[in-house]
Amino acid sequence: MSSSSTQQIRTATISRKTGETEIECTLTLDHLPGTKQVIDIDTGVGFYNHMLHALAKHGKMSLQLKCKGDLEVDDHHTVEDCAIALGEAFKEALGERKGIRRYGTGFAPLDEALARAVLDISSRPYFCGDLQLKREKIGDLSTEMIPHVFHSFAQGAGVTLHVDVLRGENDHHKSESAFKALALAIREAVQTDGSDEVPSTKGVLAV
Ligand SMILES: [Mn+2]
Repeated sequence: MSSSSTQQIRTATISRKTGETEIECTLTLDHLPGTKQVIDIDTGVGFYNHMLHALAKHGKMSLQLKCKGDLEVDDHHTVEDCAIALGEAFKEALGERKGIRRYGTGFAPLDEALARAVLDISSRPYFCGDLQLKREKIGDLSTEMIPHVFHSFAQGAGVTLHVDVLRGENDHHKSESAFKALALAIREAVQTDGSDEVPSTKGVLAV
């Protein structure tokens, strides 16, 4: 399937069930010409759905994500486990990572807010960044969970990720610009040049 005449569609489905959450996540990185993105997200947390929708849309990905979580406790397990599942699907969809750009950078403004995301598909899971969020919650999502989403995604995906909000006033805008910046970074990093080269001096990126 990796010949230049046949485009390989990178996709993966992760099913994840614990005592706290039950998740089904299908992520697709590539689309054949003429086919549309499919985005269908129901985490049970409205603002989180909105952020993941923006991530998929601007990352040119298809994402179907359903979660039944213990929202009667709070949003923590649901938000964290969805981010881990999304990261695991991203990692599996990438496969051997042949010919990928590996590094990606995204800057996304939303009115007064501006965020930067820098991604290395490295197999070195790490997140750091400062989102400058001030409110306790945005809708029904705890703002402390938003950096935790990036952390959990980085762990699940095995990527190094830096996301910073460079300026902004409105927490909805700051958060949304951060997810959109990550989307743009992903779009760049997963691009392939059709070669069989794995872009690492170690000769291997998938672990
Ligand atoms: Mn919005």
